[in-house]
Amino acid sequence: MKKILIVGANGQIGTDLVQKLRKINGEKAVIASDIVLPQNKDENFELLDATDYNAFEKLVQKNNIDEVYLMAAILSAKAETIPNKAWDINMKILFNALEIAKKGFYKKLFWPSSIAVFGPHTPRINTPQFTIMDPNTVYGISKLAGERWIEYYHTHFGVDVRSVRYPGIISWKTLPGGGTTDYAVEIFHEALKNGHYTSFLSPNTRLPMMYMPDAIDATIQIMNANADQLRIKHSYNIAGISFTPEELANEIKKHIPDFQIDYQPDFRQDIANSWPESINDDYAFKDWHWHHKFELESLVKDMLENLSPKYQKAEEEVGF
Ligand code: AKB
Repeated sequence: MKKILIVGANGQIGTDLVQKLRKINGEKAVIASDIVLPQNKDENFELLDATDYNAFEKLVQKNNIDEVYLMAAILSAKAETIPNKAWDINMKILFNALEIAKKGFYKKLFWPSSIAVFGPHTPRINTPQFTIMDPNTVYGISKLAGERWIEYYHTHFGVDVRSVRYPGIISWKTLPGGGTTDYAVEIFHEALKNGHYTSFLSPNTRLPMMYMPDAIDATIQIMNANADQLRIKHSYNIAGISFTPEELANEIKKHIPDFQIDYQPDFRQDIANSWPESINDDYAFKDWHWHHKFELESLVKDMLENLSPKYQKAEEEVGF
């Protein structure tokens, strides 16, 4: 039985990833770990501060881990408030995972990169895989540095690392925390709870986004691809959909006609302005047949269907 360790299992992507990988591989095959305990009891959970090299290595050895998914990170907006600490944490966790793999204690690593690796001089529309990259956020700098390091560890030490550049991820099971694209999740909760949302990004800010089932599929697909299919040894561009806060609000209004949105852009606007509007993912399509399934309409419908039971009062007013 293949043994898998998810680091950052309580986070937005970690939560969905643990469930999907357990469905595929069995409950006991997937060890969830995080720096804090999960809300629900989990017999296959281990507390782990992944910045602690010895604790990380011990956990990998104790559980005979074959694959690690490193889903812990300080995201873009939060990182701007604690730049040095965010850099230290994001890089330390990655280096620990790479060093443990280099020693041969496990076989394969998934490490997520982000559209934050791009910057103000990157072509913003249909952003290519290879292009100008001048990120100006701590998070983006740490992700671009990370991409260079995973390629280095692959080339020099034979470490098998798989990686994609996630766009903003939208999901209903767990809230994201500290990202610039978080508005696209908050908006659903506020629409159902209060019928109103104040967006911290301006109405026309177009960003690349993806629904969680697509993000999970991309993650598992690249981990299962044959190594010789993967021409890119750093991170693959993956595209989903691109929309603005106004377009998302209009789609939500189709289900909640009274929903209102207003706009108070804050420091996160500058971060969003430095990122692409849409992504070209030809390499991922050619190499491992990546293609997203969810479009804006199906995403909004699914989000509201799954979230509305949580907000009983609003549920009566929502029509699908
Ligand atoms: C963030 O907004 O920081 C993340 C990302 C795009 O990597 N969601």
